[in-house]
Amino acid sequence: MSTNTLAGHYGKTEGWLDWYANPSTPVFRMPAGAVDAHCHVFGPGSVFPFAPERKYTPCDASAEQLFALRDHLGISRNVVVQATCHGADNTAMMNACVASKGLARGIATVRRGITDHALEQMHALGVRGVRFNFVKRLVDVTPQKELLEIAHQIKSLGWHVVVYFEAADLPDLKAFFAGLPTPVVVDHMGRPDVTQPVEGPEFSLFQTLMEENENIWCKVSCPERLSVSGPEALNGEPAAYRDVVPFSRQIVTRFPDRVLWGTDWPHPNLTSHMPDDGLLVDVIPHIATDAVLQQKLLVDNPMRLYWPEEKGV
Ligand code: 0GY
Repeated sequence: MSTNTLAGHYGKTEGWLDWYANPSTPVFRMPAGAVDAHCHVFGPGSVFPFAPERKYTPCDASAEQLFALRDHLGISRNVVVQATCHGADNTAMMNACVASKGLARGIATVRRGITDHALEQMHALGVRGVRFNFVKRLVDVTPQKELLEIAHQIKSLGWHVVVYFEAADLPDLKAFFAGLPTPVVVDHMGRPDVTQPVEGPEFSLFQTLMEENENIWCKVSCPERLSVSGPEALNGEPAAYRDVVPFSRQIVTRFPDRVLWGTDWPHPNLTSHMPDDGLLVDVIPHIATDAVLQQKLLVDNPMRLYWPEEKGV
């Protein structure tokens, strides 16, 4: 168990690790205007209570702590994704968007029947999409018919859908994803089994989905969650989480205009090791191997999706 005295504990789930209190300063220098396109806030539970239907209780991780990490890592902006522990109460996430003074956008969880007016209010606070979560250990299943209704409703706001699923479930879900009427952003490359080959049937199916659907984007995030080899570099090459790197690099190289990167701070549900966020940044040059790819991954792509009103992106 880690001993992060900065993280509050509000009935935290047994075995959970706290986020890393003193991340290293990355060697890799972020391009100006870089976006962390996948991170969360948790509570604080005493201010923003966790949802009754949650499957875990996290440690606290506030907006201010997120912004301190952003500044430390040389990041300019955040996309705060609603975590399942807050259910469909998006208050903590929207509070972070407002507190950022325009430097954070949000991805919400909404239920069927939400009014257009409520969605417009969320838009005004910085929300730009909804998340559909298919990971069974995290959520109870929502019927696809309901999700499709929501997708059609949010389309008029120019929002997109973020999907989180595990690779084994892709054969059942791919037709649904292909039929969504908005851009679709896949969390963590669809959680591939990285002990399988990059060119094997499982990851090939995911690449085919992206190839056939130009509205599908991918976050090349979460090596710490997917890795079996772990954070230790092998003779310095190719850095930490080396078993995940070929998967991420393949997607960045093949679909350079539809990839996003994020820290996943504060890293929910990790029990074996907690990543040093500085080390996660130092993985970037191994997956986006030149300045052109890095600019697209970290700046141009997320700006196009989340801040399209800013000219020149
Ligand atoms: C992640 C991962 C997880 C959890 C959530 O919303 C959530 O609770 O996203 C997970 O446990 O895999 O990417 O943030």
